[in-house]
Amino acid sequence: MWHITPMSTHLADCRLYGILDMGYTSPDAIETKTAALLAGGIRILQLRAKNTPPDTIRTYARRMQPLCRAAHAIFVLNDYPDIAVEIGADAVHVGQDAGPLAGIRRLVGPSMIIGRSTHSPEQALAAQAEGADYIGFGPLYPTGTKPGRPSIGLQDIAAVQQKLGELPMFCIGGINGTTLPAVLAAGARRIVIVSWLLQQPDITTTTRQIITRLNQETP
Ligand code: TZP
Repeated sequence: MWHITPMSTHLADCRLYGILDMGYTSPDAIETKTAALLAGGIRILQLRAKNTPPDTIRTYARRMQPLCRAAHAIFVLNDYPDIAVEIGADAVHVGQDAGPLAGIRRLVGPSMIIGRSTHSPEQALAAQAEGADYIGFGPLYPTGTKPGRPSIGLQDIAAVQQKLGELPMFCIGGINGTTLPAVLAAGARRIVIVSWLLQQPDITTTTRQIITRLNQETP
Protein backbone atom coordinates (compact mmCIF):
# COMPACT_ATOMS: atom_id res chain seq x y z
CA MET A 1 0.00 0.00 0.00
CA TRP A 2 1.36 3.48 -0.86
CA HIS A 3 1.17 6.24 1.68
CA ILE A 4 1.33 9.92 0.97
CA THR A 5 1.37 11.96 4.12
CA PRO A 6 0.58 15.64 3.77
CA MET A 7 3.66 17.68 2.90
CA SER A 8 5.76 14.54 2.41
CA THR A 9 7.63 13.12 -0.49
CA HIS A 10 6.37 9.88 -1.96
CA LEU A 11 8.31 6.95 -0.54
CA ALA A 12 8.84 5.46 -4.00
CA ASP A 13 10.77 8.57 -5.07
CA CYS A 14 13.38 8.13 -2.34
CA ARG A 15 16.64 6.59 -3.53
CA LEU A 16 18.91 7.57 -0.64
CA TYR A 17 17.63 7.03 2.91
CA GLY A 18 19.47 8.89 5.64
CA ILE A 19 19.74 7.97 9.29
CA LEU A 20 20.67 10.44 11.97
CA ASP A 21 22.31 7.86 14.21
CA MET A 22 23.08 9.32 17.60
CA GLY A 23 26.17 7.10 17.79
CA TYR A 24 27.70 9.47 15.23
CA THR A 25 25.95 12.71 16.17
CA SER A 26 26.41 14.78 19.30
CA PRO A 27 23.07 16.02 20.63
CA ASP A 28 24.00 19.64 19.95
CA ALA A 29 24.54 18.79 16.25
CA ILE A 30 21.05 17.36 15.65
CA GLU A 31 19.77 20.41 13.80
CA THR A 32 22.94 21.07 11.77
CA LYS A 33 23.36 17.47 10.63
CA THR A 34 19.66 17.11 9.85
CA ALA A 35 19.74 20.33 7.85
CA ALA A 36 22.90 19.26 6.01
CA LEU A 37 21.35 15.96 4.92
CA LEU A 38 18.13 17.64 3.84
CA ALA A 39 20.01 20.33 1.94
CA GLY A 40 21.75 17.56 -0.02
CA GLY A 41 18.39 16.21 -1.12
CA ILE A 42 17.60 13.45 1.38
CA ARG A 43 13.83 13.07 1.51
CA ILE A 44 13.53 10.21 3.99
CA LEU A 45 15.38 10.58 7.27
CA GLN A 46 15.32 8.38 10.35
CA LEU A 47 16.19 9.13 13.95
CA ARG A 48 18.08 6.16 15.41
CA ALA A 49 19.12 6.43 19.03
CA LYS A 50 20.03 3.12 20.63
CA ASN A 51 20.41 2.81 24.41
CA THR A 52 18.71 6.14 24.90
CA PRO A 53 15.82 6.86 27.29
CA PRO A 54 12.43 7.34 25.59
CA ASP A 55 12.11 10.89 26.91
CA THR A 56 15.39 11.84 25.28
CA ILE A 57 14.29 10.22 22.02
CA ARG A 58 11.09 12.27 22.13
CA THR A 59 13.12 15.43 22.55
CA TYR A 60 15.50 14.57 19.69
CA ALA A 61 12.57 13.65 17.44
CA ARG A 62 10.78 16.90 18.16
CA ARG A 63 13.92 18.80 17.14
CA MET A 64 14.33 16.93 13.82
CA GLN A 65 10.71 16.75 12.81
CA PRO A 66 10.08 20.43 11.92
CA LEU A 67 13.16 20.50 9.71
CA CYS A 68 11.99 17.37 7.87
CA ARG A 69 8.52 18.77 7.52
CA ALA A 70 9.80 22.05 6.10
CA ALA A 71 11.81 20.09 3.51
CA HIS A 72 8.79 17.87 2.72
CA ALA A 73 10.86 14.92 3.84
CA ILE A 74 9.51 11.74 5.42
CA PHE A 75 10.48 11.64 9.09
CA VAL A 76 11.01 8.13 10.42
CA LEU A 77 11.37 7.11 14.03
CA ASN A 78 13.32 3.94 14.76
CA ASP A 79 11.98 1.34 17.20
CA TYR A 80 9.24 3.21 19.09
CA PRO A 81 5.80 2.98 17.42
CA ASP A 82 4.13 4.53 20.48
CA ILE A 83 6.35 7.62 20.37
CA ALA A 84 5.96 7.78 16.58
CA VAL A 85 2.19 8.06 17.08
CA GLU A 86 2.51 10.53 19.93
CA ILE A 87 4.68 12.95 17.97
CA GLY A 88 2.98 12.38 14.61
CA ALA A 89 5.97 10.91 12.76
CA ASP A 90 5.42 10.03 9.11
CA ALA A 91 6.91 6.57 9.55
CA VAL A 92 8.20 4.05 12.04
CA HIS A 93 10.99 1.56 11.42
CA VAL A 94 11.12 -1.69 13.35
CA GLY A 95 13.42 -4.69 13.55
CA GLN A 96 12.79 -8.41 13.41
CA ASP A 97 12.29 -8.44 17.17
CA ALA A 98 9.28 -6.09 17.08
CA GLY A 99 6.72 -8.86 16.61
CA PRO A 100 4.12 -9.19 13.87
CA LEU A 101 3.55 -6.08 11.77
CA ALA A 102 -0.20 -6.44 12.20
CA GLY A 103 0.25 -5.42 15.84
CA ILE A 104 2.38 -2.41 14.86
CA ARG A 105 -0.21 -1.43 12.24
CA ARG A 106 -2.99 -1.54 14.86
CA LEU A 107 -0.91 0.71 17.08
CA VAL A 108 0.09 3.30 14.48
CA GLY A 109 -3.11 3.42 12.43
CA PRO A 110 -3.70 3.04 8.71
CA SER A 111 -1.65 5.90 7.30
CA MET A 112 1.75 5.73 8.99
CA ILE A 113 4.50 4.19 6.87
CA ILE A 114 5.98 1.05 8.45
CA GLY A 115 9.49 -0.14 7.55
CA ARG A 116 11.09 -3.39 8.64
CA SER A 117 14.74 -4.44 8.84
CA THR A 118 15.41 -7.73 7.06
CA HIS A 119 18.55 -9.83 6.94
CA SER A 120 17.78 -12.54 4.41
CA PRO A 121 15.63 -13.10 1.31
CA GLU A 122 13.14 -15.05 3.45
CA GLN A 123 12.77 -12.20 5.92
CA ALA A 124 12.40 -9.71 3.06
CA LEU A 125 9.52 -11.61 1.50
CA ALA A 126 7.93 -12.25 4.89
CA ALA A 127 8.01 -8.53 5.68
CA GLN A 128 6.25 -7.79 2.40
CA ALA A 129 3.63 -10.46 3.10
CA GLU A 130 3.08 -8.95 6.54
CA GLY A 131 2.37 -5.53 5.05
CA ALA A 132 5.62 -3.59 5.40
CA ASP A 133 5.61 -0.43 3.28
CA TYR A 134 9.35 -0.73 2.65
CA ILE A 135 12.19 -2.90 3.84
CA GLY A 136 15.81 -2.44 4.79
CA PHE A 137 17.98 -5.28 3.46
CA GLY A 138 21.37 -5.97 5.01
CA PRO A 139 23.90 -5.52 6.42
CA LEU A 140 25.53 -6.06 3.06
CA TYR A 141 28.97 -5.60 4.63
CA PRO A 142 30.14 -5.81 8.23
CA THR A 143 29.47 -2.49 9.94
CA GLY A 144 30.30 -0.89 13.24
CA THR A 145 26.86 0.71 13.22
CA LYS A 146 25.30 -2.70 13.84
CA PRO A 147 28.12 -4.57 15.54
CA GLY A 148 27.91 -8.36 15.68
CA ARG A 149 25.31 -8.64 12.94
CA PRO A 150 26.64 -11.01 10.22
CA SER A 151 26.94 -9.48 6.77
CA ILE A 152 24.81 -11.01 4.03
CA GLY A 153 26.73 -9.96 0.91
CA LEU A 154 25.45 -8.67 -2.39
CA GLN A 155 24.42 -11.87 -4.15
CA ASP A 156 20.70 -11.79 -3.27
CA ILE A 157 19.95 -8.13 -3.99
CA ALA A 158 18.75 -8.43 -7.58
CA ALA A 159 16.60 -11.52 -7.08
CA VAL A 160 14.94 -10.19 -3.91
CA GLN A 161 14.26 -6.83 -5.53
CA GLN A 162 12.65 -8.56 -8.47
CA LYS A 163 10.46 -10.70 -6.22
CA LEU A 164 9.37 -7.67 -4.19
CA GLY A 165 8.22 -5.86 -7.32
CA GLU A 166 7.23 -2.28 -6.47
CA LEU A 167 7.95 -2.55 -2.74
CA PRO A 168 10.84 -0.20 -1.96
CA MET A 169 13.91 -2.11 -0.77
CA PHE A 170 16.72 -0.08 0.77
CA CYS A 171 20.07 -1.86 0.83
CA ILE A 172 22.05 -1.07 3.96
CA GLY A 173 25.21 -1.82 5.85
CA GLY A 174 28.78 -0.76 5.12
CA ILE A 175 27.91 1.34 2.08
CA ASN A 176 30.45 4.07 1.40
CA GLY A 177 32.27 5.68 -1.52
CA THR A 178 34.39 2.57 -1.99
CA THR A 179 31.66 -0.07 -1.77
CA LEU A 180 28.94 1.86 -3.61
CA PRO A 181 29.96 0.81 -7.16
CA ALA A 182 29.69 -2.88 -6.26
CA VAL A 183 26.35 -2.33 -4.52
CA LEU A 184 24.95 -0.59 -7.60
CA ALA A 185 26.44 -3.23 -9.91
CA ALA A 186 24.65 -5.86 -7.83
CA GLY A 187 21.36 -4.19 -8.74
CA ALA A 188 20.56 -2.00 -5.73
CA ARG A 189 18.20 0.87 -6.60
CA ARG A 190 17.79 2.30 -3.12
CA ILE A 191 20.36 2.53 -0.35
CA VAL A 192 20.87 3.68 3.21
CA ILE A 193 24.20 5.18 4.22
CA VAL A 194 24.72 5.94 7.90
CA SER A 195 28.22 6.35 9.33
CA TRP A 196 30.08 7.25 6.14
CA LEU A 197 27.67 10.05 5.29
CA LEU A 198 27.51 11.45 8.82
CA GLN A 199 31.29 11.60 8.95
CA GLN A 200 31.79 13.46 5.67
CA PRO A 201 33.44 16.89 5.97
CA ASP A 202 30.72 18.26 3.67
CA ILE A 203 27.60 16.16 4.24
CA THR A 204 25.45 18.20 1.87
CA THR A 205 27.76 17.91 -1.14
CA THR A 206 28.36 14.19 -0.65
CA THR A 207 24.63 13.57 -0.22
CA ARG A 208 23.90 15.44 -3.43
CA GLN A 209 26.58 13.50 -5.32
CA ILE A 210 25.24 10.12 -4.14
CA ILE A 211 21.66 11.00 -5.07
CA THR A 212 22.78 12.18 -8.52
CA ARG A 213 24.67 8.94 -8.97
CA LEU A 214 21.69 6.84 -7.93
CA ASN A 215 19.43 8.70 -10.33
CA GLN A 216 21.90 8.43 -13.22
CA GLU A 217 23.23 4.91 -12.76
CA THR A 218 20.20 2.91 -11.67
CA PRO A 219 16.93 2.39 -13.51
N1 TZP B 1 20.68 -2.14 9.78
C1 TZP B 1 21.38 -3.00 9.05
S1 TZP B 1 22.98 -2.47 8.83
C2 TZP B 1 22.68 -1.05 9.70
C3 TZP B 1 21.39 -1.04 10.15
C4 TZP B 1 20.77 0.02 10.96
C5 TZP B 1 23.70 -0.01 9.94
C6 TZP B 1 24.23 0.60 8.68
O1 TZP B 1 25.13 1.62 9.00
P1 TZP B 1 26.38 1.98 8.14
O2 TZP B 1 27.17 2.90 9.03
O3 TZP B 1 25.91 2.68 6.90
O4 TZP B 1 27.12 0.73 7.84
